Amino acid sequence: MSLFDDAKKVIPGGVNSPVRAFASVGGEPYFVERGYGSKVVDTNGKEYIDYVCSWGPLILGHCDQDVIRAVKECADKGTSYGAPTVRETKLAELITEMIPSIEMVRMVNSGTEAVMSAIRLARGFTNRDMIIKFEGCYHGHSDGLLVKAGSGLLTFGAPSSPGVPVSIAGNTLIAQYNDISTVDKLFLEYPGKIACVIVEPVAANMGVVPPEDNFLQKLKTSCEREGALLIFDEIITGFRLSLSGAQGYYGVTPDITALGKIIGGGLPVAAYGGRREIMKLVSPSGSVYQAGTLSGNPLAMAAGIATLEKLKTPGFYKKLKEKSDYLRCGMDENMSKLGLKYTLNSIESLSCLFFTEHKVDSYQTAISADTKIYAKYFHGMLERGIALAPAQFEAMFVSAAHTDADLDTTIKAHYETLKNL
Ligand code: KE4
Repeated sequence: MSLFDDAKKVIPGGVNSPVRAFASVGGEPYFVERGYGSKVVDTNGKEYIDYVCSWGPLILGHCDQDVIRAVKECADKGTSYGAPTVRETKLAELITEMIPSIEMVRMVNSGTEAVMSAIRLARGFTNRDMIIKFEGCYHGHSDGLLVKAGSGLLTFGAPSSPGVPVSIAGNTLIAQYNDISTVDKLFLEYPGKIACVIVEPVAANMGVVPPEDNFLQKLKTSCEREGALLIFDEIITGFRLSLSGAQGYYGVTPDITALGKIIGGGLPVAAYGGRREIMKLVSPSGSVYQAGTLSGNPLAMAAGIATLEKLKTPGFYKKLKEKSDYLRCGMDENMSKLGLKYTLNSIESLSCLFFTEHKVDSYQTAISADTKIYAKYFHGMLERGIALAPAQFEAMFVSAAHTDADLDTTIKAHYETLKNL
């Protein structure tokens, strides 16, 4: 009996989140015993250079000592109080200082909850019901967003999920990422009915697809023209692309931002925020209801504060970009040496190797990638001690803890794996 067999007896699919089950790459998932720096160690003692990084939160790497110390200090005083604490104010102040479009912010416990609440707020603010999302973008598993979602749903080829009533999914309109005409067409079809457009400013759940041709600014212009709110789901890009996320990187300001992952430093924290005029509608200051027993949990706040404080270190993002560029160049060089033309999309410390020769700038081109070759690549790299996302339509994350030696080992493993595909 394997650990996975034991888990499957008592947990659906043996995992607490579907993509971890290796369904799209085959084989059994490794169980992690511990992590440190750029590494994870499985229960057999095998060590991997980790590019999953808990799906984004661990921009500092595993077991960052400042984060651990902060959590331990906090834990010595208790785990949760159900009453306000100064740490919640401190993390909120850090976020509002680092992302100017966010004047007020509400903490929640997962990205799903952040996006679900942001959409309710947009509907409450505009008094409209319909929303626009993009095919292949993933915003968590709340009912209205499990419509042509990305991430694990893409891999499973299940464009939406059973259990989502048509009456709810029917309020979700689908546009194509990087194609503003599909958005404007929907605004024409449903004038005055669309509360918001929600977008991953860099799509990272169909693999990594950056915005092109001023797409984000065009989205903002269309939303302003139509009286709809623009929501940036920065749960991956927030504090990943820059100290002020994708909105700072591209210079486009949304009305509401959803955050997660990095702001919790690996503990369950997410948040949604925006300008005061909108956020004051959130209960108890306003009538848009949202609540959470463990929202603003002190341990999670401590981890988030310690993480964001370190990101403010001068040169942090410059160094992270140097590491990521070094890795990308090494991988590109390998492919030209081997005469391979796979598409490597990369932006700052986010990347994705698509097993297609098409330029990948949309959902349709992303899904032209060959998931069977990806599965072989994934296992070839795993055997060589490199842990990647166990699915083609995810991102590869570089952390501050990845050393030059790690990157060289990865480039070598990448060459050997592609050569033997
Ligand atoms: P959570 O509810 O999983 O905390 O966040 C949902 C979410 C929202 N928005 C974006 C842009 C996201 O990427 C996510 C979650 N990301 C996936 C990986 N692509 C988490 C991994 C998983 O599902 O296990």
